[in-house]
Amino acid sequence: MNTSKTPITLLGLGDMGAALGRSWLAAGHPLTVWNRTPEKAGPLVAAGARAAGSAAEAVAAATGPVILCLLDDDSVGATLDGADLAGKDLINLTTGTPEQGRRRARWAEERGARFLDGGIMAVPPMIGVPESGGYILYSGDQALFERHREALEVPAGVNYVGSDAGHAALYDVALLSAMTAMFAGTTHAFALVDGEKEVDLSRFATLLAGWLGAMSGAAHGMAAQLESGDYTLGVHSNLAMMSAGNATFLDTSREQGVGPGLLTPFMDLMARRVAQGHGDEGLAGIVGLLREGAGRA
Ligand code: FVH
Repeated sequence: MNTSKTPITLLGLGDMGAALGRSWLAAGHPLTVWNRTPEKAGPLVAAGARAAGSAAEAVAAATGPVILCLLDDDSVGATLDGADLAGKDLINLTTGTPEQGRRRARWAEERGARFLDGGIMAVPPMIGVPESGGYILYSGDQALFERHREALEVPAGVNYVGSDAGHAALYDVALLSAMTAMFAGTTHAFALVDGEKEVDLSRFATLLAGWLGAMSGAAHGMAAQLESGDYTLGVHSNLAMMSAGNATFLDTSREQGVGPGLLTPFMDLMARRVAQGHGDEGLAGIVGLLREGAGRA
């Protein structure tokens, strides 16, 4: 084993933790692992990792970063309960909320540890595959990020988003929220065409993926509008036009016998902004409505 590489301690060997572990082993990093269900360590141990008897023992022996990849913030607390964290470098890749990230950073500091929070923008098969486009967001202690940057770059690209420990989670959840809405739209689109004679679903999927890619640049237009405070900046498809077009979408849903429920909350917000006299704006106008609490359950 190449001992010049940073030794990694990895707590949590679910689908994602195991993928992270395999990537570090493949890159020649000494790896110590622990998992609540010890059997899951088997494949990594067979590939050269050392299994620790407990999380506390793994942390005590750690001379490099201690990486956490667990189900949720509660499992992080349960795993580290009783471990001596003084002087340790904790890097938490468990998905959580921004506030959980900040609280966990304070919690770690109170115990004498350095702390970096992360958000994984990849699924397990993308880990250790640079061309997959997967990356991991980091926020919190920048010196800690720089110290372990080389090791952190092994599983996926890295993207440090600032010293606020909550921001990796904030970016993570914001990006995943956009993905959720994209999946909702994709589901509605397939519901419209599925079962229709002479519709080739594979061909439709190619058209759909290309269209979503072509429209994704709208994010830059929204950012420019929000930064300038001028929600009409560069608008070529304004809310009044889009809102009027929504009637056709709803009529088509009705003709196809498809419930419009995945679309209507967004359409209602568009109509509301137009009714407020802002039909000349782009979608940035809806951001303002949401931040005022519109659509709150
Ligand atoms: N898998 C994915 O596609 C996504 C991609 C984006 C990032 N997420 C987040 O990564 C975290 C881990 O996800 P995972 O895929 O590894 O999840 P599981 O396979 O379900 O493994 C969960 C591990 O957590 C352990 N665990 C659960 N509860 C506890 C607890 N109370 N104390 C200690 N460990 C706990 C579990 O242990 P075991 O069930 O094997 O004993 C697994 O090691 C996650 O935040 C995703 O949101 C993945």
